[in-house]
Amino acid sequence: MPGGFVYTPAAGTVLGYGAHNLHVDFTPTDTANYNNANKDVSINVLSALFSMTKNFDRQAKVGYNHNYLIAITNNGNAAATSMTLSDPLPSQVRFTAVTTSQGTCSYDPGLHTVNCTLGTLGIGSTINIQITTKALQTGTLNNTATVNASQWDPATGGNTASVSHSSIAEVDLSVSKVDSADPIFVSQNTTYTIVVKNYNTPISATGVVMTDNLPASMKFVSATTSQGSLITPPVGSTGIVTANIGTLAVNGTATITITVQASASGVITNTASATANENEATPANNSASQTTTVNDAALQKVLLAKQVLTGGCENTTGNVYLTGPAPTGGTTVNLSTTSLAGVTVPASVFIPAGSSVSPNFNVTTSPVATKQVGTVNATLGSSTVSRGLTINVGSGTCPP
Ligand SMILES: [Ca+2]
Ligand SMILES: [Ca+2]
Repeated sequence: MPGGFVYTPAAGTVLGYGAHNLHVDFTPTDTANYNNANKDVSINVLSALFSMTKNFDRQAKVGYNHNYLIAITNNGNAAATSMTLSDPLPSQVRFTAVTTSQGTCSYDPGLHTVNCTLGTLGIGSTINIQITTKALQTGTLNNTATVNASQWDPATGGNTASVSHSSIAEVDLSVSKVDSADPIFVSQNTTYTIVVKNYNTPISATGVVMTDNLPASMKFVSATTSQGSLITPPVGSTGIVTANIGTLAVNGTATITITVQASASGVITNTASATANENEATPANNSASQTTTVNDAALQKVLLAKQVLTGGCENTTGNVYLTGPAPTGGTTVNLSTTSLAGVTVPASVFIPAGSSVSPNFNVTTSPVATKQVGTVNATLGSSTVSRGLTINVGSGTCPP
């Protein structure tokens, strides 16, 4: 019978996942003798409907493993059979391992891709896959996994999951510092020995630089480095010592020595620190300090060659001792006597720089009427040291 059909939805419509009503109206050409007709049909389109998530579990760092975590859940109304997964890995990583909660996974080195045969995934069930990779380079890591199954409906999507994250290079430099000698006196040298280590890292550290800003009272004398080059202040001045160390291999060390001369007393702190081109995992150990006790040379004692003299007959000599070497410019120590009539000493004695003992000074006597018992004194600042001296009565000439 001639007539027209009208379909709802329209003929040729691809039905998506779930329940649908199909309706058709028939209109005959000869409406005088025939009636219109219509019909409804309900159908349920079955499909596996995936929800996929993909994440990474930690910052990607060159030389370290990180994990990609993939979860596939079937939210559809039909089990998915013959499921497969394909995950081409980012070019900057090396495959380490893969595990799956069902089925099997393997790595194809030629395609740098993880492939999985996962079997059947029931309605509402989930498969978890963990892919472990090691970053070899810095950069942006883009990774997309794709799953397929016999019942997958392309119209519903949901069969891919992507993640994009960055890979960084990270090292852990450490710095240690010792000094020798300690304590020292003003004008003496101490040598700092600084060790920079590429510590506890899987990759070389590059562009390593050590800097040491010398204390104001520590004058530069000399420096050495086991590798690279040095930039130093002029000898006798202060400033920054820089060691351009370059590359330190894993657990590699560079040793720098810096010799300085103390120009003032005190407890002097000096700090060295190091940096590299790479990110630093533990900044706290990138610097190290060392304190050095610098003492002023103090009066120690005054000694006399003889401590009993006959007045006008005998003379002697004395020496002043310091606890350490006299500083740059030397030290002048004042001399005097107490209760010693007829005894003469110089007003002072000069101790040259670097020496801790004065040259001999003369103690001369003249005749005395009564026995003299007193001291020869040496004074530096507020400090005085003394040595006893007795002058016996003499005629002014020595007995034969
Ligand atoms: Ca560090
Ligand atoms: Ca020290």
